[in-house]
Amino acid sequence: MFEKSEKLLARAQKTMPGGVNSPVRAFTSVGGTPPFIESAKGPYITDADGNRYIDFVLSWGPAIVGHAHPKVVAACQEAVARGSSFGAPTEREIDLAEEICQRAPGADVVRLVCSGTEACMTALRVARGVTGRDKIIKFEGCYHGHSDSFLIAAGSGATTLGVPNSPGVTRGTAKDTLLARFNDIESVASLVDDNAGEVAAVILEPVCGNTGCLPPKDDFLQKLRKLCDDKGMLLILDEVMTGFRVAKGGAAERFGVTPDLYTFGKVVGGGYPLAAYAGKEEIMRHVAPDGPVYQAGTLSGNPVAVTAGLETLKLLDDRAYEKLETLGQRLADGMDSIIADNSYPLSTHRVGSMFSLFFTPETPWDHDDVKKCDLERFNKFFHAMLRRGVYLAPSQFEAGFLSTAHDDELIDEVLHKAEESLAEVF
Ligand code: KE4
Repeated sequence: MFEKSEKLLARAQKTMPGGVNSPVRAFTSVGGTPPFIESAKGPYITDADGNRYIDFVLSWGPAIVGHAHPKVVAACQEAVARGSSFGAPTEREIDLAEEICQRAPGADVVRLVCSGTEACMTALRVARGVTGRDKIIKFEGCYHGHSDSFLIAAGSGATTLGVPNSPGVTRGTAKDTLLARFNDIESVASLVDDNAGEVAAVILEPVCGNTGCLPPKDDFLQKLRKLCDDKGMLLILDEVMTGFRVAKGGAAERFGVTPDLYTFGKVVGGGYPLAAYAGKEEIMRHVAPDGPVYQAGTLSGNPVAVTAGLETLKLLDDRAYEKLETLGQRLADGMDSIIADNSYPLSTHRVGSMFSLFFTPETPWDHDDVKKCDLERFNKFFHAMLRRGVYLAPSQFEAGFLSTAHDDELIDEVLHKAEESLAEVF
């Protein structure tokens, strides 16, 4: 089934760490050989051995209108024929910036960059520049890209200060990152009290997607908003994954909370290297050349990537979001029925077209809860589904995604395959 991919992996490992350009692609946590993908269309991806899969990774979110959507392809072909990069302003960047501001509540000004990492790294710099404070609060299990301030593990309980969780991150950097527990406002309040007047910002994924899909509980986001207002901290919503996916205006619209700063990625670039940070006028005017907070990029606002992003957002109209919502509901209801009918020790979360099946019977609400999952069974399920032509995220600590190219028939087919696969696992 994977002969060519096995050969390609052996060759790739000679010249690239793990044979991949992003660690999760190596299937380290689930084991086995990662299929080397040759093409994709709509809800499907096809690997080097000709195996076709129903795709629920969608390039980790960007392919929300399906792979190689004809309108996106045509627009990008036309754009690339006019030159791929100018290093100069273009009208299309204005169009995309205006579209983002029109959609995201409270976004007045946008800066386009090339990756979610770059967007999140810079949003922190802006928050520190605006407030003059050094410390930030993030949440265990939330991922904001690989810049140093975010590669931090929970320090010993007593210190509450972060410690590096990657070699190469200095203790000097780590000390300014504090870690709280998602959905636990008290864990945030106590950090703020212990570091009075020193915290520049609180950053979080409004719906976690990097410890499985975990929604905010009750009015957690609203309480965070109030705490930030009370303590002079900026609230940064990292909507790289949720932005323009869970609603037209992202999680901010869906949950009714307006941040001071946003980060966007994935969907906003339609599968091309494009991301953004955005926020209120009075904050974003601190960014160079309007203000002193520096950030720059050779390929920022790249005209081809901007074209892909614009075409993708154009396709994401109200009907598209209604379809994503009903497909997500169908999948979640179907999975919940399978779990109930068989009394499986499993639970699920879904927000719009993001979802996760957790291999723990207690519904998780934070990273520690997800760490209780039975990873051995998850891995068996993952491979049973892969053999049946269903491509899930290769980790319990990731989320799955739907696109407008998926339909009821595909969802029902996947539910049937999930029932078969779970029968193998339990
Ligand atoms: P990138 O630098 O990978 O474009 O974005 C970083 C990032 C920031 N914020 C959130 C909420 C994210 O989910 C991400 C990246 N997500 C991962 C998937 N969990 C990308 C996949 C990968 O690392 O290969």
